[in-house]
Amino acid sequence: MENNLSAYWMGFTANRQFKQSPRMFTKSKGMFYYTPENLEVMDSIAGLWCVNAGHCHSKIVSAVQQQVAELDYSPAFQMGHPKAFELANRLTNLLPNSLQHVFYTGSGSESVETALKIALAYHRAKGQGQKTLLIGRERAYHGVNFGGMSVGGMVANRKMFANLLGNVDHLPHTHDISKNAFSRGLPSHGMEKADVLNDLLNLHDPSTVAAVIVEPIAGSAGVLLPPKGYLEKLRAICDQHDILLIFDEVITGFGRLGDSFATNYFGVIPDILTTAKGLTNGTVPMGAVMISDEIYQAFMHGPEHTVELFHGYTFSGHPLACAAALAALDVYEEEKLFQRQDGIYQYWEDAMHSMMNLPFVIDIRNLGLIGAIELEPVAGSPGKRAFQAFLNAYEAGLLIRTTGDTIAFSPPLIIEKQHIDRLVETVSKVLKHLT
Ligand code: PXG
Repeated sequence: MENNLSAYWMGFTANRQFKQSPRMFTKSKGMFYYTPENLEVMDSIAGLWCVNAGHCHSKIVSAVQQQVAELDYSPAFQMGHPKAFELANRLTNLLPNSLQHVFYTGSGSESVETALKIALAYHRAKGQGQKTLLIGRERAYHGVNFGGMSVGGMVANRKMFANLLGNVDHLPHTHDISKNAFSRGLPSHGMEKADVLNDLLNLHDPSTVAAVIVEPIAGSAGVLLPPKGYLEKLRAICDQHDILLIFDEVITGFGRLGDSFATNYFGVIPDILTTAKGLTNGTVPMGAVMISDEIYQAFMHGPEHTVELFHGYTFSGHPLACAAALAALDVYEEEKLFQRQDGIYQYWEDAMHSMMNLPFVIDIRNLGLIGAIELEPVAGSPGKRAFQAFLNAYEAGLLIRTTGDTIAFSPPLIIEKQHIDRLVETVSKVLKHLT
């Protein structure tokens, strides 16, 4: 049978460009992908921010292999299997004490929908059903389902799709390279953008507001870091008005910043925290939402035979995903990947900022094992220059990720200095040849 590439409509992909010159991977190991021709491509983005322990880690592979032969699927509703409970305990042990409960999903998008629905239902369960407004942020990415898209703030992801949720408002984004360009770590300017939350509360009245959702670090919009003090301020304002704070940690979870979660790194604790990606090291699709005990307890009323929350997915807590996640957590712990002690974060920061004088570079940002290079756009063709950099880097054996005119790096957390050197060398070559 002819293998017609057009049969598969690829998401977030330039389908026509791709199908003219496809880029395929058929193998992966550690820091590397391999093409069908066996060309080695170094992975500077951990797949898509998920393969934190590196590709095809033998412990995770064998955990999944064993599990699939033992218990393939177990109903997610009214039935359980032990690994789902074990994993929930392992996850809550990684988090601040208040986050004591875990709701499983199949992806980051589903985690966000779950978080938003629980926030609304929580207020209703407490007898404050008028608290229904959800506040997101410009340039936020909370997945592609209707709730996440609505609180999200990426224009291209929203504008084609009518019927977004109505009862939503947005904070301004915090990205300001006129003041913060080439900051190392968190930017110094912009904390006052959190005060806009007070303006929104004045407009809508706090009694109508259910939750504020933010990514501690916005990834898909091009690595936007929170100004110093910003997250703390959001937390304080939410506390003042009985508004839930949701952290979307789909990319910051599982060691990306040099701590298990951004909540631990920043010392700011949300009421609900969404994860996916690194939870299973990208091996099996899975998401998890961590929820405070106060929220959970608000639902534990009524006759005991009744369902407390009318929400859940067929694949919530899938046995293969739980096996992969448990093995991934073991590996993260054994290899101390959440907090590398070998100076890698400083080496990474220095390497990122060593590229500041390359052509078209207008900003470089970094935190933990995240980096971003923002390029000056081609006039009238936003995104074109970075996309060319992506294609050229791939030709040169390096997988990078671009969004708009920003190149984002989020390598597997096993990255070594020699890989960072190779990344800088390839990116430098690519940028020098850009037009
Ligand atoms: N929230 C956040 C903060 C994310 O970054 C999602 C939700 C949705 O997750 P799912 O599993 O439904 O895709 C994401 C996803 C990139 C990139 O290159 C980022 C994501 C996905 C694909 C690419 O920045 N994040």
